[in-house]
Amino acid sequence: MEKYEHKYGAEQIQVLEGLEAVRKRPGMYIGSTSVRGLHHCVYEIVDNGVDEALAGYCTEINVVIEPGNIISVQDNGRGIPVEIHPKTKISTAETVYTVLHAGGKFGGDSGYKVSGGLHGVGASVVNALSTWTEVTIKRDGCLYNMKFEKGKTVQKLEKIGEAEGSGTKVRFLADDTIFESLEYEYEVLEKRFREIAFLTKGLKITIEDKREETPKKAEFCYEGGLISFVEYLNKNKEKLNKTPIYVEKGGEVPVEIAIQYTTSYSENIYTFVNNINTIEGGTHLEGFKRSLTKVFNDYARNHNILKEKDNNLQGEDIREGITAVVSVKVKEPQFEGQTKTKLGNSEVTGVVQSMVNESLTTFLEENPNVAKSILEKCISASRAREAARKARELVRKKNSLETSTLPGKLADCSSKVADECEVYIVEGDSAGGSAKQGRDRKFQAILPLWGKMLNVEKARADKIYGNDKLNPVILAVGAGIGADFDITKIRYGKVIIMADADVDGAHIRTLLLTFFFRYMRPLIENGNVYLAQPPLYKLSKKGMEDIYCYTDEDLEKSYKELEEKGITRDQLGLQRYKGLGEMNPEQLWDTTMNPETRILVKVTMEDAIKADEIFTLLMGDEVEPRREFIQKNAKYVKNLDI
Ligand code: 2B7
Repeated sequence: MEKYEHKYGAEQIQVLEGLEAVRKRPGMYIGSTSVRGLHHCVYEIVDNGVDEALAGYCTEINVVIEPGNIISVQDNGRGIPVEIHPKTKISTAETVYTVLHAGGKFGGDSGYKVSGGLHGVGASVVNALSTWTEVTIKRDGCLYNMKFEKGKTVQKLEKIGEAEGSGTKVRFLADDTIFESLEYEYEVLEKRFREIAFLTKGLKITIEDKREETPKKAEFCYEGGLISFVEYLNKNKEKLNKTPIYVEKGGEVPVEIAIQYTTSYSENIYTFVNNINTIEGGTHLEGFKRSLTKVFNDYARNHNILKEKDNNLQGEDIREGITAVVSVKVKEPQFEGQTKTKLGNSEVTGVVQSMVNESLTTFLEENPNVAKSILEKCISASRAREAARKARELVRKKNSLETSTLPGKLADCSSKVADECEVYIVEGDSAGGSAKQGRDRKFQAILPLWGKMLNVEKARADKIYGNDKLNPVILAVGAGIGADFDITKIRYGKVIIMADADVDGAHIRTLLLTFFFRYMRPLIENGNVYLAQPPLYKLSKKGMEDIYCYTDEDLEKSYKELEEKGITRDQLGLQRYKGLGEMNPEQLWDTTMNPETRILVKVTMEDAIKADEIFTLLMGDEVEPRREFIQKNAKYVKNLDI
């Protein structure tokens, strides 16, 4: 690289220092260097195309994963400007890709940056973290390109021919000395691009994976925007209002909301700020909820659906069965919370609230039938809540009469310091037995569960309290459920689900996760729920310590490593564990329970949302999608079930 260095003036040296900083501490710019960070790079580049679409100049973005994990992104926008930038004295295009500039407003009147990401510095960050980058621009009838290596210019922008139309194309190979892996996950990218397409009405996004012999591809374009989004989320559910309610308002803080009620009991509100999913909610969600509660109560009073003697409906009654997407655009978003996905800007609450107050009131007045059917459901939810309260009091009374409030099956630990304690929820009696014998009883408690669980999808809180499978879980965790859930009361810092790696295990995992997601959500948000990872295989040989393998890849890796030591496959004994029950207490401790050696996977909100989706599909009323899902996933199920 030395030979370029003499060209640099003071400004350019600063540029290099900037990009060096990115390479030194990549996590600061893209979150992490795991696959998550890797995917983030793709989003940063795509976001620039989305901004061009939001500015009204781009209608299509094409993403390709090329063989060798090269990413190619192309748009049909105006093309990044090519003229010399007055500040940097190099082309604007090169500036965009090499200057770590905050606020990114290189392109003149491109308006403010509204889509997510790093505010226009994304391109230079991705460039800095790539082995090479190539940018091709079509603009004013000409074709230009430029090339970079590890963020440094190796070919300045030059005209290479004529061109029709306009647009930008970027190809890059992420740097394998920076990222843990370069293996993009097609499904992850596909999901995000579908989401972006829903959030950007009319924008067409295609994705193609050309790494395998049979390429995968998908195309997303939704003229309905958020309406299509909500319809997509509810596709397997029975609807109360046929077409989603849609409200929209421009201005300083543009807001867009779509709502559709279903006959289910769950509440699914997805919120976005500048196209970023705010999983932890925040001020926009707060404003939306407040308004929803007020508008429906006011309507019910004014139309005598709630009588004078009746109490107001509570927020949770009004949100039962709701599916909604709230999307706001904020110029300087403040992100807070554990995962920086909670909107903090206080001014947004009022904006959303007054906008929804106005437009939802009008909507209900104009659609009395929809209003009536939603309110009927709210009222029955409020009755169920009342019944649940009574059931709960009954349980409490009953419990206070008994000597212990802990479930009989629970083998509790001796420590009472929640932070250091963990409870294993174990499927099946025999596995439960081994776990009880194998555990460290000082801090590990065991709660065996067996048989099929209650179908949470079809049950309301009043049924859940009386349920003999779920009640032990509620009592063991010790913090109540639903609106009463109090995270400060949890009896264990870690709640660990330990189930077999087969279909039944997957079923129980999905069920428990769905239950936690719907009734003890803070437990997941706070990072208290884990999945134990029992091994799938054991390799053994006389005189050698047993080797446990947790995945098929693990097994292959171990075989290879042993081969290098001169041990061939046929010299090794291979045991495949069909279930936890096959392991003796000592093995279970060594492989799955010993904090020094075990693998625990923390359940994220995304995992829980996925479980909830799968659950809805498997348990919901609609038969056809369930059949489809099982067929589509049959191959995975078979793998698990050998
Ligand atoms: C802040 C930077 C990143 N930019 C422009 C104009 C168009 C444009 C871009 C882009 C991803 C991969 C193919 C503005 C904005 C730079 O300034 S970036 N299109 N597409 C893109 O990166 N796609 C622009 C004003 C007038 N003419 C062009």
